[in-house]
Amino acid sequence: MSKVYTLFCTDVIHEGHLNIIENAKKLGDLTVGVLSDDAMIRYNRFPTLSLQGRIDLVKGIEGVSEVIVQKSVMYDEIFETLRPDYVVHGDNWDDAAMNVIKANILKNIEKYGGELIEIPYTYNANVSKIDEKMQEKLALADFRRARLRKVLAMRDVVKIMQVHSGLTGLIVEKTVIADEDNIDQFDGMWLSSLCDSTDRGKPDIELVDMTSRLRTVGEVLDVTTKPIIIDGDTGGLIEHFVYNVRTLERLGVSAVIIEDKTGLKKNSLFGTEVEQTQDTVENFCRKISAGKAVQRSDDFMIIARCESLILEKGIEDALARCRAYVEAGADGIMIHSRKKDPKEIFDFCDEFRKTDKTTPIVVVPTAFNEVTTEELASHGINIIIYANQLLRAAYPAMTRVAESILRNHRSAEIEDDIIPFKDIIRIIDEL
Ligand code: SPV
Ligand code: MG
Repeated sequence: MSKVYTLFCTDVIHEGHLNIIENAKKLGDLTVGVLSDDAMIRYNRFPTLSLQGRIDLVKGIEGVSEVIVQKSVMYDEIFETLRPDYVVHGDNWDDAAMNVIKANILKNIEKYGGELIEIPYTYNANVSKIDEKMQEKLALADFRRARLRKVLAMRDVVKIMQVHSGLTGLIVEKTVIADEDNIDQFDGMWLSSLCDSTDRGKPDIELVDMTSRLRTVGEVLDVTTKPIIIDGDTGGLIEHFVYNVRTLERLGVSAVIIEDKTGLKKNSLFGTEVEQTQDTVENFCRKISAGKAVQRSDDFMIIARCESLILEKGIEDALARCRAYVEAGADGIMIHSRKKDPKEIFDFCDEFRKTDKTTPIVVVPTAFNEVTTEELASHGINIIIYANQLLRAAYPAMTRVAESILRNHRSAEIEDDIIPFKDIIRIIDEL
């Protein structure tokens, strides 16, 4: 009997899937693959059902002989191990990621034999409605808040990108790269104090206070579903911090990172060029514990950011502080450095991991920008925040445009560098 294979990466079975099964089972013995969590979040939507839940969903369908887990969106392992005679797939090859997958299936067919059977994709109001329901669930506060912890459990390393507005939120939400053998996207968003302040023409000194920052949070929440980590600066007074924890948690923000500085906070990238005061371990621990004590869900994370390396106090000081912060209840630690050479970060992480294997470590590789995700992960780092690159990209681009128009008395010369006006009106979907 012929071996037939089809892959599902869905949380709901609708008539389109049943149509695929109906057609596939006619060709022979049908194995259905369920895409793993890790592969699903790289390529598609975040799963609202656990892997086991998705397996059970498919197992119940008549005509399915076997259900297996497909670990990657690419089919190489499936062809190597299963050698299907037929791969059945919907004909919805309508974006770059889908085209990369199709090319991968055809490459494997050329190597191992077999045939790709394309089934017309079911487009109707019912299917669209299910799609919208899923999207709605992803955007709800409870689901979104919990998503950072979920993604931490699913991926070796979580990649977070800076946002400072609804538009930058949409860029991080929707950007997917699809090269040969690699489909990927960001796991969440960083609401940077530097970028939120700079975008408003203000210095990064906690002048843009939490009430104003919440406006940006609201704009981003409104148009995205990915988890948000907010830069909480110093967290302010303990008496104020507890209220902000409650608010952030209720809105669906996943984590706040607060740094162990006090008084007039300046941006860390100034290092010791400006006066900055580190908080006492005792006071900062009190702040962490107070925040943990008021939060209502188990999902919200308070991450403690240590500035010892920024203030050139050495690794031993950083280690002692971070261990104390974890003891006080921090759900993660962030270790920051402004050195180009990542050695002090690596030394810190290697040492920290000797006694603490589980507390998530966060880094912001703005200065040590040549280090790859994989290399950071190999030192036990779990969350990487690309903290300011979208804003830094926008500034020179906008300045160039302003200069060009002044110089040329018209905008024609800069047109090729900017998005055509016929496209800008279409980048935002209407309801
Ligand atoms: C921010 O993005 O605001 C940060 C990271 O706090 S840094 O600018 O490197 O201090
Ligand atoms: Mg900041």
